[in-house]
Amino acid sequence: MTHPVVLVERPAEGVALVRINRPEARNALNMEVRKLIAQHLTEQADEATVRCIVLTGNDKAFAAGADIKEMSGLGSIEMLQRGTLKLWSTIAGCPKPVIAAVSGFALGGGCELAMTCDIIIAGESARFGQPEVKIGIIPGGGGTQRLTRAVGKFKAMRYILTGDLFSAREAYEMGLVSELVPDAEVEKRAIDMAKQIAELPPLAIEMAKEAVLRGVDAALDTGLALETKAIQLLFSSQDQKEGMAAFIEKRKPKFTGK
Ligand code: DAK
Repeated sequence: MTHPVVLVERPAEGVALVRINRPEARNALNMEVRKLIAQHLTEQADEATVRCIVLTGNDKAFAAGADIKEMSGLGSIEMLQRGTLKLWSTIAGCPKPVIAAVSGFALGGGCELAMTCDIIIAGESARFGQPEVKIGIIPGGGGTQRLTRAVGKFKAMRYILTGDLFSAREAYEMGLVSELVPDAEVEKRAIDMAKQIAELPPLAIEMAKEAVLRGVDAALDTGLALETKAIQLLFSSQDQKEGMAAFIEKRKPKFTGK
């Protein structure tokens, strides 16, 4: 009997949790898993009641990278035709916030997957790395670019060129991990943070995410212009009126997403 390799849960109001579920292969990302992650994230993002998404694995692995057994015999054209970058772009382009809850290994494509998320919460014994050079390839799902942007050239080179793994604490100190927590608390902390975000006005959250992501690769002026347009637009939202009125009236705001 086959088991679903990606699961979707609703651990709290406004929160969807997408779980990679191939424990016997350390959650290695075969094509089925990749497609299902992209499909579930897209579906959850389209769901009006979902305001924030948690992406996670299990205790032993967030994901140990692309499935080496699946791709070992493939040639260039077959790799090209797999279209994996498009799937990862779907995840990176998710309009709603995605929190990676990382326990165990986040290696190769697994580290790259975590880096497509907006926030990374890691357990103290989690291990990160881009070990692709050890098997004759290089990071191919954005690792050379996203790791470098996250931690800077010299740390990125140090790990990409040796393939060495690094601890969650080192990842935290380098700025790759947003929050470091005891292993037992990873999922709970990610869900709690997702709940906190889910209670905030969704239009403001979506525009804040967009401004950060678009601005990060743009010139400062362009990023600032984008931010200004976004905040001006938010002054047409009911949630802006409600949020400010609630502050003045000393009550809890009721956000509707309009
Ligand atoms: N692929 C396939 N199977 C894997 C796997 C992987 N990445 N990682 C682990 N497994 C399987 C093992 O083969 C083993 O299977 P059985 O022998 O039981 O059948 C099972 O999971 C348990 O693994 P271990 O016995 O090794 O478990 P340990 O706890 O001792 O070690 C480990 C865990 C994660 C440290 C170790 O398994 C490991 O080093 N795994 C490989 C890590 C790795 O090299 N990751 C990078 C993969 S390359 C592209 C875009 C992206 C990519 C490629 C192309 N394009 C756009 C074209 C991405 C490439 C990669 O990610």
